[in-house]
Amino acid sequence: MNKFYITTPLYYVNSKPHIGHSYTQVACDCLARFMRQAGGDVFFMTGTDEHGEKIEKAILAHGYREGEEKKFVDEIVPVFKKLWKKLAISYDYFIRTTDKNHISTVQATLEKLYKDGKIYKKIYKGWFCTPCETFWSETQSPDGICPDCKRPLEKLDEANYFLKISEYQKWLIDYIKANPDFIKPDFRKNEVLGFLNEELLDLCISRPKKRMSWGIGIPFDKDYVTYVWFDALTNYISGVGYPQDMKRFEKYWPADFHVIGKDILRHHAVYWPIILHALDIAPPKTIFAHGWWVIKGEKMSKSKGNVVDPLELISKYGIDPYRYFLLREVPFGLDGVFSEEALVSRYNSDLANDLGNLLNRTLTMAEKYFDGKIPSGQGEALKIDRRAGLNLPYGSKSAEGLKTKALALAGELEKSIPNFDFVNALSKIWEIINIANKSIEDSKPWSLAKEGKTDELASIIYSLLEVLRIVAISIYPFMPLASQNIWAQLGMKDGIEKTKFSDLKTWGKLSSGTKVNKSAPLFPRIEGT
Ligand code: ME8
Repeated sequence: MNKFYITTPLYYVNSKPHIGHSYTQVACDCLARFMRQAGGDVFFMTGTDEHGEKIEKAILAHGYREGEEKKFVDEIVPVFKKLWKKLAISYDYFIRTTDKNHISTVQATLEKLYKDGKIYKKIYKGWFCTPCETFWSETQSPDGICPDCKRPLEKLDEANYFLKISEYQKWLIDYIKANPDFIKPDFRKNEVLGFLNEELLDLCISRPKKRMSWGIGIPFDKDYVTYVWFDALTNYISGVGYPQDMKRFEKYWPADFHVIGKDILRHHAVYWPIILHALDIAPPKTIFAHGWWVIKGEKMSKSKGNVVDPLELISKYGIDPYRYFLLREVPFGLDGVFSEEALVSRYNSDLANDLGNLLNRTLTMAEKYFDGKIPSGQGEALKIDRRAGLNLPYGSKSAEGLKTKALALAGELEKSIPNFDFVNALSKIWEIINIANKSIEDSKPWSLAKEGKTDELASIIYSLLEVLRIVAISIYPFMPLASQNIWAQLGMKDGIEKTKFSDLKTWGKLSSGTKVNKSAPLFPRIEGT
């Protein structure tokens, strides 16, 4: 069984999660579910980033005192977990940077790097961005403004520990060039190479406790804690056992995907591979940076106070429509403008009209004409084809049958989903839904029933039910609850998660005689918004 290790960033616990965080979660969940369906040995990890200045500030702002940090973070972490549960995020492990194991990994890696002479102490005089916790050189910021967040920088004059990352600049450039899948999408790779055109400064990996004490202690100097990014990045190896359980580590590492937002690309594509290389550990296979959800032209973010609460949207529209919208509306990798109107419009057209109607009409006909049982018609998609003239709606000259089209879907999904092309995957699924809907209109099963053409009618209804089976399996990674709902309405007793991706490749798996189980409309239309 192929191992598949996928990670999300560890979210800061300085406030509640918003759409942006849920976006990364839903995307990783979709891929993890898809890989499990395909038989992969998936390890999907997410978690929380709990140390550092940002968190310390939030702690104090919430009325907690120094020393009560853990109490604060312990209260926030369940808020994240609750939302992920609500959104059906099927992570295998939730890591916290305050976990004992993680702390010991961070300390062991620092110890190793220090012993190997890769960490040194010096007095740093220069710019520092407090909100980003990042050092900048005079060349990088001639105007004293943070190149990342555009806020004014502070002058710092302080002794700290530094990791010799400048030594690895050339290695990293060569590595990125030689490994085209390392940073995705391609335009992000070019951004990183652009950044590496400038001289790389050694990375400060400590903070003096007298300035900021909420962090993991540096093992070789009791007056310092670890820089929060060194601490947080290390989660990707501590979470799979490094160095305590090397057997497990060797099974899962290198990670197949680190999925992140474009805001933290430099940390992942520059600092992280160098830290790993300095430790003699291979880099992750792919770092995929997605775009931002923006609202009124600005990035949705906690600090800007323009965030949309996922819980509110879920309670209004449901979990699956929310997941569907995030993955269908905007190509993964690009920025997307969030609006509730767009969500409602997608819901009504794709979910209520297309999918909801297909399910409802097909099951109604199965009830009406076949006593609620799946009619016989295995292997028979031809009649529906002939009658419906399926070439018409999609401009294709050759008449492609429902069966041929449905069976070609697996190949499309195999190409798109592992490349994060959710938009293409979903549009291919919807093509089939639309052909099926069109075929009902064209073949007019109600006239066949009147004319007494029972065989042809059975063949049509069976084919439509088969399409619904294939749709249920293929939407599972995107909308696991709706998928299960359709599955149960088709009369299936086992959970949808028991199905395999290969079930998409065979036509005629539904057994005739099975009683369908039509229930309330899956996606009732949203009126008047
Ligand atoms: O950066 N649009 O945590 P964070 C899309 N702790 N995605 C967004 C987004 C938006 N408007 N806003 C946030 C950190 N995200 C560090 C990470 S990893 C070792 C440490 C998502 O809470 C996106 O995935 O600020 C982004 O990278 C992440 O949230 C940043 O979360």
